[in-house]
Amino acid sequence: MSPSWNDVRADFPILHQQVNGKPLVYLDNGATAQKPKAVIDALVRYYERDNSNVHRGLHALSMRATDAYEGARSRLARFIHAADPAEVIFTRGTTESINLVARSLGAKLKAGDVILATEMEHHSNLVPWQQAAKASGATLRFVPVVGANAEGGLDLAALDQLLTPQVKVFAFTHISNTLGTINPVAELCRRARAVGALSVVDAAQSVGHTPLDVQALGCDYLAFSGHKMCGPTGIGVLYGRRALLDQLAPDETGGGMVASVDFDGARWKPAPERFEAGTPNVADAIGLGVACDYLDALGRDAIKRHDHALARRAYAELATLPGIRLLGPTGERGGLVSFAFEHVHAHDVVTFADEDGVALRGGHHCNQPLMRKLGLTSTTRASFYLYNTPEEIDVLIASLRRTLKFFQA
Ligand code: 7TS
Repeated sequence: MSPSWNDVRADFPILHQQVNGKPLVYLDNGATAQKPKAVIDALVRYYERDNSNVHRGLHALSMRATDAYEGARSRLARFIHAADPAEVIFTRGTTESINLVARSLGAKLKAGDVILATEMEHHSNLVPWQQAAKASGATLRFVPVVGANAEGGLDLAALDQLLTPQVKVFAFTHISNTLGTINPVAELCRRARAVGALSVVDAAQSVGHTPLDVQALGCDYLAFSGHKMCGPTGIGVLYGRRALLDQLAPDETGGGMVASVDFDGARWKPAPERFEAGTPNVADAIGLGVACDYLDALGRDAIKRHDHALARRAYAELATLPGIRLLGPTGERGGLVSFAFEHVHAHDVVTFADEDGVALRGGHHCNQPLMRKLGLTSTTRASFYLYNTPEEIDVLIASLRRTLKFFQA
């Protein structure tokens, strides 16, 4: 049974507005998703009733806040099927999660070691590894994407040569934010493990859109952001296998993460506290737990089918437009489509769409090296989520036709 997607729209107050005199059509979900009332209410409730610092207080409010914060951790662990809530570290989001793991793992790397990434990584899963390579003397290599429009995805044949015993870390995205490619995460993790490399998965575009089980995937680390899965901004997760986290040095130090301190040194608590120095983002962690409830009540299988059906429909309709170049796989893809017109700049496309109430994204999508490889400076991207409808794709296509006509392209 699929949920009633029109009832879903009623849960999102922001969707019921006009932009430039037109009903809002929000197709920028790859950048950030909208928030259901349940999540917004949870934030207000927390600040109105329970707000207090966690872990340090023995009074009622502090205990309530601590229970709710740790409850959110357990909820997140269930959401990704982690074996233990201690494997869930709260961070600001994907970027902070990857920086944490890149700096902490990077400290263990040396010249001769290899960090393997892919050509389709978001800058957040690229630049931290460049920095780790520079700091340690390790070499950074990339699994190529294949096909003129990267429609072939990762070159898995090249992986055989690239995944040598020198590779200590293999960092890759689950779903590409520019191409929509869905990478075979379980296979990539298995192949990394076979050469003794640790896998780091960027799940920013996947975790709120598809069922995800870290144990079934067999990943060592996995990063995601709350705001792309109907949760608040400023909160995200780094998942790490317990045995690995307890051997990893903390990245930030200070209060809350130390077991004991002398004037000349300190001893760390185990994970997750070891990686959460200072007062954490309590309210937003609680809000993210509520976002998990919201998504699971609908069912991530159903959300995935819905998103993917919209992306397939959009891809087919976009393909009928003149002078369009569609990026990424022609078959199964995540819930987004990225495209470029021969004669109209992406920023013009986005500006014209905005006049029609349609929110799109145009630019390099933090994938500059990939764009260069594809001979592009920018694309336009429509990215879908649970509250989008087929009718909104019709509005998008009509808007694009108007733009093409204006530019006589
Ligand atoms: N990784 C991927 C695959 C992403 O799509 C993004 C954000 C990030 C990492 C970074 O997430 P953050 O929450 O830490 O910023 N992607 C996009 C996008 O496609 N448009 O705006 C942000």
